[in-house]
Amino acid sequence: MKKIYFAGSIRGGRQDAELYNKIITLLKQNNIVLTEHVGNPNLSNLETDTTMADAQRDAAIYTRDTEWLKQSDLVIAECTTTSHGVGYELAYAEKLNIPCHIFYNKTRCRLSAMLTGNPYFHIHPYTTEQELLTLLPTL
Ligand code: 6K6
Repeated sequence: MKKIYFAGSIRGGRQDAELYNKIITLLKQNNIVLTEHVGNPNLSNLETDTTMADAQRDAAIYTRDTEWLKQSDLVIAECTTTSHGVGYELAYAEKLNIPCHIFYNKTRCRLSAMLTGNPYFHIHPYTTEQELLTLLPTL
């Protein structure tokens, strides 16, 4: 089973959280998804942990996520909602030579030229959710 790092917006905005959840559920049928929390509509645990100072919590998130990235065989990013964190993760994965597939709804956003202009990334524009969910198992 492949280890997949799924990347999706958290502080960039949670309007697509339900879609992330569907993607993760589908990927989990045949793979290990290291970042299941990205699809969690309630953003519990670390993001709302009031026992930790912000800086300490964010350092813990960064350390854990970069460790997961180093272990992953494949990165799948849903980039319709713009996110600094997802952009950072994609650049980090590129430096580690991990294959990256980027999905975005072309009727809702225009992807950054820093992604579309980089031939390293496999970019998949889609128009309907069904189109995206059908493409996933082919990766
Ligand atoms: C707990 C449950 C949901 O979120 C949390 C705590 N916060 C984070 N936990 C794990 N990964 C995070 C968290 N915040 C950002 N990330 C990583 O950056 C994820 O892997 C996402 O792909 C990406 C989102 O970045 P922003 O800039 O949209 O937050």
